[in-house]
Amino acid sequence: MITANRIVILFFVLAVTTTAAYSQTKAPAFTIEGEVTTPLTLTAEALARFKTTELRAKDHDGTERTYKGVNLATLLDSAGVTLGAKLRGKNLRKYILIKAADAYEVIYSLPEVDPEFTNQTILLAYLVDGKPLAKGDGPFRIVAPADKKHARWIREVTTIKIVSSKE
Ligand SMILES: Nc1nc2c(c(=O)[nH]1)N[C@H]1C(S)=C(S)[C@@H](COP(=O)(O)O)O[C@H]1N2
Ligand SMILES: [Mo]
Repeated sequence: MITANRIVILFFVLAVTTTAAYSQTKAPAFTIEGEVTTPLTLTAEALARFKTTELRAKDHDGTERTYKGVNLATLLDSAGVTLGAKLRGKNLRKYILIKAADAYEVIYSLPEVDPEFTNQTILLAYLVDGKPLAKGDGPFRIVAPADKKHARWIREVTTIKIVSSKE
């Protein structure tokens, strides 16, 4: 027998499950694509499961902050980008094109991130001083402390694409 109580419970279950499904599809993510063996779509939750790195760096306004994220090299490695022993010959023509929600774009070269080439860390950050990045800055931002200018600290990262130069 369908009682009023059962209908109330049914609606409640429906509301909870659709809300859960909705919030799952709504979790902001960025993609790693292009010349990769394993394209990835990553949320902040997924990022936190990688080996994370914290570093202190000066903001554009000169304030020192603690950024937490994942080394870009670690992410590219898990997508199967040609780093390490494979970063030679024609693979040196590949570059990292990073795109943002506001259509801003920057590039890095593979040797700029590969730990066999460089000691610098280029971080895909998702926390600043322990908190998620502010709207307009995040949820994902590149932090590149070795750059003297902040122009490549690209905010609101949506896509990291490995491109091979055809020139
Ligand atoms: N998505 C996006 N990221 C961006 C920019 C931009 O226009 N769009 N400007 C860059 C430039 S030129 C600078 S100087 C810094 C400024 O950092 P701030 O926003 O933390 O002050 O962001 C960089 N990242
Ligand atoms: Mo800038």
